[in-house]
Amino acid sequence: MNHPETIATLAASVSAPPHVRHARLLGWVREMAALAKPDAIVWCDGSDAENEDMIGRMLESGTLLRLDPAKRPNSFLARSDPSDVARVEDRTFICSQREEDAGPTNNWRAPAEMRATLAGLFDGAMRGRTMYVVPFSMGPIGSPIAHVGVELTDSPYVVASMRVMTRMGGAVYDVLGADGDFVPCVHSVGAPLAPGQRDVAWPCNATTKYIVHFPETREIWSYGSGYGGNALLGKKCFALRIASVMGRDQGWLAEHMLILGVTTPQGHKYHVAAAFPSACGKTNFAMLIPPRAFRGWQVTTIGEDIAWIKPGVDGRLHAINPEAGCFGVAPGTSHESNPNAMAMLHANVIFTNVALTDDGDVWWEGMTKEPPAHLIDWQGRDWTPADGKAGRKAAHANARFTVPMVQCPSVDPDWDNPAGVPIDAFVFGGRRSDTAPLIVEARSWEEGVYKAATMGSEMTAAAAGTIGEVRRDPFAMLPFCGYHVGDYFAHWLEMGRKVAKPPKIFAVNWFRKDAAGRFAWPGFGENMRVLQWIVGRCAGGARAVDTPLGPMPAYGDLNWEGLDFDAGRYAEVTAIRRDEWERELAAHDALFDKVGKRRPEALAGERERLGRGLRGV
Ligand code: SAT
Ligand code: MN
Repeated sequence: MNHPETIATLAASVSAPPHVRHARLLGWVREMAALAKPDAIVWCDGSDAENEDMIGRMLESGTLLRLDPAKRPNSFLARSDPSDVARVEDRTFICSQREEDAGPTNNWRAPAEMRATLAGLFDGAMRGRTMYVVPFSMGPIGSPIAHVGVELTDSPYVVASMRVMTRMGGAVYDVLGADGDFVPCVHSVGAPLAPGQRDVAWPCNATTKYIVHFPETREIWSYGSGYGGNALLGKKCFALRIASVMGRDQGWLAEHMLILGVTTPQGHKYHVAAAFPSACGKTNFAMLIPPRAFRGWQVTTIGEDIAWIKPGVDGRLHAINPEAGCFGVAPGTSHESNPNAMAMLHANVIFTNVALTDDGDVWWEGMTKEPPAHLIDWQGRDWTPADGKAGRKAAHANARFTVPMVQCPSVDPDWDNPAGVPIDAFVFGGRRSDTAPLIVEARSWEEGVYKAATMGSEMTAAAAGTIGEVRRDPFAMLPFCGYHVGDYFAHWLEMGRKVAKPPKIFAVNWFRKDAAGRFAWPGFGENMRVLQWIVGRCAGGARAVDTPLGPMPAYGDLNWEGLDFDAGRYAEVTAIRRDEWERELAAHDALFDKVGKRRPEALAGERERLGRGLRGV
């Protein structure tokens, strides 16, 4: 039971700021406060003063450390609990009314049962803490493509991060007016404080985590984790899982895709949306800097993780980036691999689980060739290069940076355009040491959907699981599709029929390895060679040879100026090997067995055709 004074304070603070006139919002906040029993409620306005207050609280509680203001102005380091470092896919649920509507790739629980579980977990979950009301817009505020959410959270880290990752603040209440639609998102770290109990630096619930979606009522409930994809509910939970359901119902697409612009020396501009699983280089590709030989070419960044794509009146698909910030993987990011990201990180960054240098700056594996002589690792322990040699990483493999999109030097002038950008090509790519060639084009929309549907990728540290194991990750949406994956395939097929000028579809693999186990393709900026061919195919000029998988560039069809990469090595990254493809087709069949009756017929036809084509290999 709450003390009478607490109840009185609560009742007073539930009364929202005067410009919040939305009865359903007010009622819901009141109801959630009665359940979670926070000590206080704060209605966030997104102001600088509020952010400073949030940061101040976190510096005091030890959640954040301030980095050296001369080296990294207004930047902070958070170290999470070691049990709370990645998305928890096995604790993520899609609670549709009927189990078959969640499909074979999602964890399902009956809504009534899950509601009872959540009611128990959230009862008193925010005791001793403040509940923040965080209004946010996914997409430019007021844009016809944008959608609004409100997150209730007991984590100041979430408030500060949502302010970077979304358009967060008081203007959203105005968009909502008295009865606008919003997605209610409830989040608790699941660590109530007893009177007088000292808080820890990273509160979370080490044993109980639930990331729950109710697709029909478009609600999100998250319990027990403070980590990015589990707790910043605008991101994967709303912008992918719930939005994919909205897209199915309303005729659009919510995808795990970066969006980039390519401008040719002649001034023609193309837009590419590309899907890769988590931690497979979306941020690097989105911020690619063309090699010196590509004078006059420019790559610009619209988004690096999520795309909302809607048919336009011009018969084309138009995409926006619903996010306002970048929640990127730190390890491997360097002046060589991604100079734009490094420049972007000069100030105003929240780093999570990177290492701290002795002079108050950050470091992670791959940032420099030689590590500093001494660091504090992501768990707050001393670290020297000897520890690194013994296999102990200074930064967690899924360490992240949270930074505003506008700080990216390659940010596209249209990144914030409420109308979005017209898409010329979709690119799909998994992380595969073998089997999948560097680049291949789909001969039709249906074949492109087949390629995306059957995509495989080796697992990374972005989710708890066995790193390196190949799993099917259709459209890089396996952990993010909020409904039956067979219906999702059908929706994609339908979208291609609906627009007069659907984009071309390509499949890439930057991660093929040679016999010695080294990456066979240089990747990063050199991916420009493939990107040039892709836009050349869209424009109509670039040549290709036919293969059983579809058109591919012959060695001479790519621009090799400035790169020493001979035809032999090219053969290695493009080879189609019979034994590998036999295994691959068996994996496709296993996927479709799992999808079951809701597999669209058109994909069965594509499977047939592919099998026939590969017989000649
Ligand atoms: O889900 S996160 O936003 O934490 C990162 C990812 O898996 O893409
Ligand atoms: Mn992602």
